[in-house]
Amino acid sequence: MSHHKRRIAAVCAAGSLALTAALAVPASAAILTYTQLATSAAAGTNTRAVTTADLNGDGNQDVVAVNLDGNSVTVLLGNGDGTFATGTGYPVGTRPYQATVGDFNGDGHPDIATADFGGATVSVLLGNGDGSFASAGTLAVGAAPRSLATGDLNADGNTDLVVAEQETGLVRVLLGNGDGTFTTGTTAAVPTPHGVVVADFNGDGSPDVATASVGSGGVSVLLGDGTGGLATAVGYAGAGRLYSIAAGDFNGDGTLDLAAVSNGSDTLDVLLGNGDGTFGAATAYPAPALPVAVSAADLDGDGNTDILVSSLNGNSVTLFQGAAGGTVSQLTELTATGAYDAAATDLNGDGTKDIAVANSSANRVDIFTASAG
Ligand SMILES: [Ca+2]
Ligand SMILES: [Ca+2]
Ligand SMILES: [Ca+2]
Ligand SMILES: [Ca+2]
Repeated sequence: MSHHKRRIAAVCAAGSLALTAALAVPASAAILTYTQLATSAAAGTNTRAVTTADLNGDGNQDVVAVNLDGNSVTVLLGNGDGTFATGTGYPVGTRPYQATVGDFNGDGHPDIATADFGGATVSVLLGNGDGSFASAGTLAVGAAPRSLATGDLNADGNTDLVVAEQETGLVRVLLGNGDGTFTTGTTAAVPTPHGVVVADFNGDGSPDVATASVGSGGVSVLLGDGTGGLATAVGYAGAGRLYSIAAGDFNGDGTLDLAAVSNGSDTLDVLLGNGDGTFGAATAYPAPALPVAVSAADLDGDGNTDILVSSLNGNSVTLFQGAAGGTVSQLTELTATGAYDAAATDLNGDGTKDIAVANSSANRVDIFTASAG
């Protein structure tokens, strides 16, 4: 079947379940319509998070689903049309909350690490390159690791991990040894971190860290020194109960900004970056009830990073877009039952980013394909 016909078939298969929403975007940007595929990908118990990458090197994006109560991740290999082969589950530590993908042993194949909230561990799964994984065991970290992110913090060419530990109030750098093992490096105090993102906020070429506080600590920014060290955290006031944080250039000025979601105030908080590692005060935008995750991607290809907010009680993924000047506006809201996390990537190879949603209430990943016009 031609690629074009596959795409049409996928849309038609959605039938009466199809949920579409046209995006009101500037004339310069592509108009995107999202259609939920009738077929979802089964994952494990209480699917809380999704991350995407091409895990088997076939050019199709794949999904790692994190199953909080399954104590596992489910690897879903993409067929290239928005559907997935039957998932394979891999045990990880107790109550994994989030996963990240990176090449931890330098063999060119993507690997997986999870933050195991209940077990105070980070689990590492090494990719075989064919989409299968072998456990490389777990590393003990501090209590209640909620999230983690990758970066080469000490510039040795080995991918490192930064872990947000809610109960210890630390971010912990795990320095990669290049063989899939890690050595604990710097730890730095931040208030009750729940979400973490690693990116270069001051443009010096060294990865920096930002965290979101599930208490009342707002957003903390820690600049990396390029040797694995982190400067003392600089705090920015924000809403309480921030669960998740993402970085992107929302206003198109070439510097990275931050977005965090609060399920205490049902808001999306946006902090515009000044490019030197400092940020402006948070601006709060309303979000549907109980937003629990935020991610960033340029959905419409206009050069401004867009924002995806997953709202558990809103049963939705809300898409926001930024603009020059820094104002963020809602594009559309996708009905997405049990939404706990969303990731945008091109799942069907048509050049537009589709959206994979962790459906925590149905133990599966729901797929929304985007099409122009
Ligand atoms: Ca693939
Ligand atoms: Ca690898
Ligand atoms: Ca490193
Ligand atoms: Ca930096």
